[in-house]
Amino acid sequence: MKKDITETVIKLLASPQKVVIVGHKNPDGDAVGSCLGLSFFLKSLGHSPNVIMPNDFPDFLKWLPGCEDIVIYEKEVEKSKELFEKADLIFTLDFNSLDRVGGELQTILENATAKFVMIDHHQQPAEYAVATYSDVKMSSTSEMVYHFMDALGETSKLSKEIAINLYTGIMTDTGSFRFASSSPTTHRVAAKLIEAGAESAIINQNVYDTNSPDRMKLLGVALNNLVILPELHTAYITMTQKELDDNNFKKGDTEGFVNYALSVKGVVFAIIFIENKQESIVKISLRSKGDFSVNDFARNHYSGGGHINAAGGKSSQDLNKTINEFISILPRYKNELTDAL
Ligand SMILES: [Mn+2]
Repeated sequence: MKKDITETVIKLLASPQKVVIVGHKNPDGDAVGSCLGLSFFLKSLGHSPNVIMPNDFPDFLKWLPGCEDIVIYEKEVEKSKELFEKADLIFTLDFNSLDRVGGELQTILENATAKFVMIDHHQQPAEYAVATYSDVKMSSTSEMVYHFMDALGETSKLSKEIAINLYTGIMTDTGSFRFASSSPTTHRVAAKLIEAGAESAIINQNVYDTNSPDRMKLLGVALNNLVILPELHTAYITMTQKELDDNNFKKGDTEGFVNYALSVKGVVFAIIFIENKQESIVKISLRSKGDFSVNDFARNHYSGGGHINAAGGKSSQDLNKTINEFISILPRYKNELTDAL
């Protein structure tokens, strides 16, 4: 964290503050872990923090220390508004622009009189905070919360609760330390968190060993539908509404399925097409390795976007037409796909 930002933060926190900590819409492990970790830290310094999430967070995070106190804006609008009105400071974590909270909450944030502090690792941070701690090279916002504590000279405040939350955030945002964003420093921070009481094996179990039998059956269907196009270094999965219905599909059940397609040797581009009859769309998730930009692909063909190696989008054509179109445009990318690695 830069010196001038550290100084600004130290001034902001010089006396006890009422703080609201906000994560992004559809909060993931890093959003929840970093917000809760920071909340425990600010409490240990004598402040009064509250964590607000725009909407509910996944069940696999519902064991994190402090998670029972998270205010879900969608469910508790009045309480949230009151907390924002009373707040001296608003920390926004793990997002780069206020539209990432979505809906009415965005307006509340835009009109808030409290001072903002941003901690985030996404590209192109918007300028709404008096202190913006942004670093796109960081593995996760949770790692940044540790560096934030360090910059304030307060790592002695690292408790088991903080350690578990931050470790979970780092672990989930790095795909268990697999992605290129896991630096030597990330591992050093993780080691400190383990020393402070984050038990890696238990955290892994709590987060990853939570599959329902229905989800495993659905994964079986997905893998059975996997198509590999070796000459195009591409693999895709299709899921019809009927297949989802037959396996008692619940929101989140297909999360991560696309990664199985990407794990096939030689594949650099993986994509999953999921029929959604209710919304009359096909939901699409895209993943890649190396230089092949699924952000561009999703923008060009599926009115979506994301990051270079992970993106999402949708098609308003039916599933068959969507697949046929995909197969017809894919050969145009042959060179890019071949040279990706
Ligand atoms: Mn993150």
